[in-house]
Amino acid sequence: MYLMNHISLKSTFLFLLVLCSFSCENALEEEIMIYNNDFSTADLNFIENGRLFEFNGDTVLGYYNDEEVVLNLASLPEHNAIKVTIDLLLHDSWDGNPENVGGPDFWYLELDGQSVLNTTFSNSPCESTFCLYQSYPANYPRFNNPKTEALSTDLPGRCQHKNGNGWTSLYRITKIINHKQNQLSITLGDDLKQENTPEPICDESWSVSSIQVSTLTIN
Ligand SMILES: [Ca+2]
Ligand SMILES: [Ca+2]
Repeated sequence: MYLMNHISLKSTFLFLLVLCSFSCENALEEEIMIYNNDFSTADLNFIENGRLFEFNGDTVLGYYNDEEVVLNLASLPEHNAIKVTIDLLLHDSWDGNPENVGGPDFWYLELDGQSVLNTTFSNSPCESTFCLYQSYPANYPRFNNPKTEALSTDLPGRCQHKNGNGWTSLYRITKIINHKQNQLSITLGDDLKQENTPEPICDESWSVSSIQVSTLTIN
């Protein structure tokens, strides 16, 4: 029982259009939403290492530090690509790219064990003379300002900076990946470096407020 989502179909078409710029001959024939979870019903079916907590009045998946969480989906309809959209919350003092006692701070996304995104995030201040750059929206290593492309940058921290706004950033990450098999696994994980703190999980962590997965048929 699959539900076509026409709003999503339109947004995927626009996304593809942007991806292929001027000379795209691909056409999106079908998009079927197969998984849509904002965790408001506490549904952790199909999720390995799933747990929930309240962040800023919202039930979210997490929190995690030095961990992986895996979503396994089976009995997929026929398709040749997958669209994954993740609303990712990065809490407290992520350092981005620097190679020192505090970084780099990696976060990654894999589909069936293959890397889709392997990047760093920074919640750190950025002044003209001192800036802890992040790689996102590119893969590591690239130099982008902290919070580049964040959907929201003024949320409170979760632990170390729970009394300060601007210490959780929210990103909506959308990826379209070639895929044909009738099952898939999506892995989210981190590799944080925190030799500068006695309490790592309070210093840096992440959680997920929404995951959506669609199968696509692109011709
Ligand atoms: Ca830090
Ligand atoms: Ca760090």
